Amino acid sequence: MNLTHTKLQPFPHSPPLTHPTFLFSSRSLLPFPRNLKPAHVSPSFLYKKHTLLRYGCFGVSRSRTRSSISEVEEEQKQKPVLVKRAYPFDEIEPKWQRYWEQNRTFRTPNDVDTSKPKFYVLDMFPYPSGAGLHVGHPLGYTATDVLARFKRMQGYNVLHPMGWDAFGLPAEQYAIETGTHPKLTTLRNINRFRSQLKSLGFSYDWDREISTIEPEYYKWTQWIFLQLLKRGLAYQAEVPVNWCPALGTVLANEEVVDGVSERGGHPVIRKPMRQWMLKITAYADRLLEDLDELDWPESIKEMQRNWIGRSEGAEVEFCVLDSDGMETDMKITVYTTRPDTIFGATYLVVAPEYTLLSSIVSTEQRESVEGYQDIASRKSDLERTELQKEKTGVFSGCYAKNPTSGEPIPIWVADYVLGSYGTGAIMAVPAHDARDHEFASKFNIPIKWVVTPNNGSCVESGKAYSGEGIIVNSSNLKVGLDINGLSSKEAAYKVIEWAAKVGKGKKKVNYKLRDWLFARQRYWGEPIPVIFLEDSGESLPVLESELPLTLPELDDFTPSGTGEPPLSKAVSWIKTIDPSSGKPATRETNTMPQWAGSCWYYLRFMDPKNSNELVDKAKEKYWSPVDVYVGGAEHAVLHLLYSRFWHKVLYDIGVVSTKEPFKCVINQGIILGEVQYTACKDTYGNYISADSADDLGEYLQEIIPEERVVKSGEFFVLKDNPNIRLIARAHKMSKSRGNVVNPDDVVSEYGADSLRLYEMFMGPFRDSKTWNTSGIEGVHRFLGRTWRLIVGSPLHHGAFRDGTLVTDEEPTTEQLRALHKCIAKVTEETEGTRFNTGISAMMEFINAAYKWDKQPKAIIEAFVLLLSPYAPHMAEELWSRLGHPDSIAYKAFPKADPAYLKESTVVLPVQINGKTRGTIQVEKGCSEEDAFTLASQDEKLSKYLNGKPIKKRIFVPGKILNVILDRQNVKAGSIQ
Ligand code: ANZ
Repeated sequence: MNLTHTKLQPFPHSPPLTHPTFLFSSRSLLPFPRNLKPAHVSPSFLYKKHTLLRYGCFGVSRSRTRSSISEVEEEQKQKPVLVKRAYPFDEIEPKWQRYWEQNRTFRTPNDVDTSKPKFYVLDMFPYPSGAGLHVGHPLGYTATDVLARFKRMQGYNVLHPMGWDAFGLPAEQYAIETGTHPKLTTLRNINRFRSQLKSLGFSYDWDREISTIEPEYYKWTQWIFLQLLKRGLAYQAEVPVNWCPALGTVLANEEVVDGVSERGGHPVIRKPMRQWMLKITAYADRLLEDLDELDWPESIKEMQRNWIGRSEGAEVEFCVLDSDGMETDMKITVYTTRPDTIFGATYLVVAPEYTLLSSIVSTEQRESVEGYQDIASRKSDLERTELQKEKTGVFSGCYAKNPTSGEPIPIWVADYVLGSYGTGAIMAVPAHDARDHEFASKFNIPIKWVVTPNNGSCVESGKAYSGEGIIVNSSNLKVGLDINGLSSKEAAYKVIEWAAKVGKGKKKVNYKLRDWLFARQRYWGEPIPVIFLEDSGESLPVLESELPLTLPELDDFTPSGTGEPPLSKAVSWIKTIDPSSGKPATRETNTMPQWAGSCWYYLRFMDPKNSNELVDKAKEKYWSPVDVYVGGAEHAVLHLLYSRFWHKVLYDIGVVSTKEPFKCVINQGIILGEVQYTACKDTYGNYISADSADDLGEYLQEIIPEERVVKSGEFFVLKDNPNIRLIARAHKMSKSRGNVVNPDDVVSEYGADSLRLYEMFMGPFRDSKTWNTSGIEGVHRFLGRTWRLIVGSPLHHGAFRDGTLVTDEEPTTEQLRALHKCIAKVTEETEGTRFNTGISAMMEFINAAYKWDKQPKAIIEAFVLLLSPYAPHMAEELWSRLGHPDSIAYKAFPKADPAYLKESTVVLPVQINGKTRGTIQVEKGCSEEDAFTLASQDEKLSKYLNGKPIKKRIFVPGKILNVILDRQNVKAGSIQ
């Protein structure tokens, strides 16, 4: 899956910073021009806007900022590497990676002991892009790796695989530009991704690696397509599609943003074309209902619900009138969710693409209607339905009869009604629908009120009242319908009942969900296993026994430009014979969309080498469902919905045993680039504080290196001039901004364990976070401290020691308490995927352990086990130095002993003659005598007690010690 796909990401620009160090008040600092709202303006735009205003061109200021950026870069280049190796990670990490590889440590055998519990933890597999991994990838991958290692140690059979979602447009685009076969590019990228992942020490079972481009894999993608075809769930249709002439291909709605292609920004138009469609709508109800059982983020479930968009209403027929006002045979059926408002329907609207439109439209109006249709065909659905957009439309020249009021009402054509939803026609009720109200006001169409608010409150004048209420003005005894005085619900029910009785309508459920457009005019995808008989054009499925239908070799990948896919150039591949009739046939030249391969890969991982079946039944039964599925929120809707759909089809045909594929889905947050500080300057080059920059109108900006910045209260200011507040912002990592952090660099400077630990420590796993180099230095120091505690400091000439410093001594109670507290916390936090707080607990333990004279082996060993899911290389090394010949990976995760978790001491207030004079720390269950002794030894209390005769002691265990002095004797004593 492509992590760079950003459409559904929750924070497209800059989310609030969560790292405590970077809290700042963005409202007061942002230099927004007065007429622009911050949320709508990207910071880069702002920068350009200001400088452009000032100088009338980009040149001057851009070059200034360039020079500031390059100064920073130059400084950074000259900066000595801040961190010395805190421990020999560069020796340890490759060593253990080799060990794991040679010993196939993380291989999940084919024949696992199924009496043991299982844990299937899966990452959304990546699209192997040419750019390689970025630091966003390891965030999710480290989390799943921690869970996989943790569960292995808890005795589960763990399935933790990795593979490649390897078909896709970039490789094809690259092929078009360079002539390099997409397979070559893709394999090269896969190799890079694999070695990067290995360098991070992830415990994937590499024996199960799969790639969607391999024929052994896509054989089964094609097989699933044939099952869909067999059940009428795959069909062909002429549908208006998003046609992108520049890419020479059809795009899915999600691939079109503001009328241009998401990739490349090329114009997109609507064009009818023969397409393969998958009938996902047949599963709409189940896809909706089964969401309730899933342990998924509520936000994703809600997005899926909205995407499916179940709507309950009615279809009602309106009879078209001729020019004399007489009823014709022609009917317009509308879909409405508010049948209660039918008496208020003062006009009808049909979509510009409404099929019957040409037979309705009057001769006088034909030209303007056709002109309007043409304009509308170039707009996307999103553009057309935007609420704020001014409504447009043309009169068809024709009328229909409102079946309830009996009145003739005009039929209009307007693009705010979509041909693809409901029936493509609506009854417009301007009094009670905002869009209709706006339209009717603009075109002087009557507005008739038929609903009054229940509570008698007034309706805002000049606006529609869209709520429910009590029905008025809605009775026509001629047609036998009177709904006056009823509530909206009762009225809706009665109207549907009436319409059904008179044969003019029925109840209807609609879905926003559309059938899935399942064909692409591209080369680099799975061939669709269908042939067309040359004589009749009839389409036939390729025989299952002939699968995989492999993608033919091709030298020219360019789209034909006519919509004919590149595969049409594979002339000898296209020509075939229908095996059953012997007739000549041609192959389908469309390929499947990239979503296809990712719809079911989680099943193949259970049994990746099976050449007879998609997945062995017993294996599927054992491993299903995926227990934890981690990936970006950008896949919240489509990928998860498509795979749920395929899974349900496979469930219906007995291939899988569960109704749902993914029990728990977790979205990791986004990692934003390092915070960037910017100072504002007036036109003379003087710094001005960011909070007053707005008053200046236009100003320049200069990027300030971190060394020149200090925090002052909640703001950041210039170190040498604290009156100058700076703008602090974290941006999404992007090549163009130059703030991408490459994991390879981090690994070579700090080691993989530091990167892993840092990404887990940055903040709550699901939150967005900002990258911060000093943060990684912090966790690196922690690992260094851990190393020195257990192994010792480097020798005087800098070499790292062998062996360890641990002793065979029995641990003290204090040590056991610290350890078990740490075990309990790490276990609880890891289980709850609160990795950052789990790491904090380990840091606390190390701090405590530094105070001990001796490090008993029993304590240290247990700690190393706790550390191992997070920093596996260091843990393996320490484990081996502690005398264990084999890997730590399957050793039992320590269990906290509750006996050591109870708080062992209490703070006891001590009163002298009823007055509290101090406190003492005592063991729980401490005796009166011991408490008194401790009080007498206490520096503060001793002066009240020592040498004083005591009359009585009142002791409530764990609560209080009250000492009553014998005053008489005190006095007597003093006389003596
Ligand atoms: C009359 C009416 C009166 C409506 C009223 C609403 C309020 P959902 O909930 O999204 O399903 N509609 C139906 N088909 C449409 C189409 N193809 N394009 C645009 N709008 C369409 O909304 C259903 C409502 O949206 C329907 O109910 C219809 O307007 C409109 F006071 O009918 B209603």
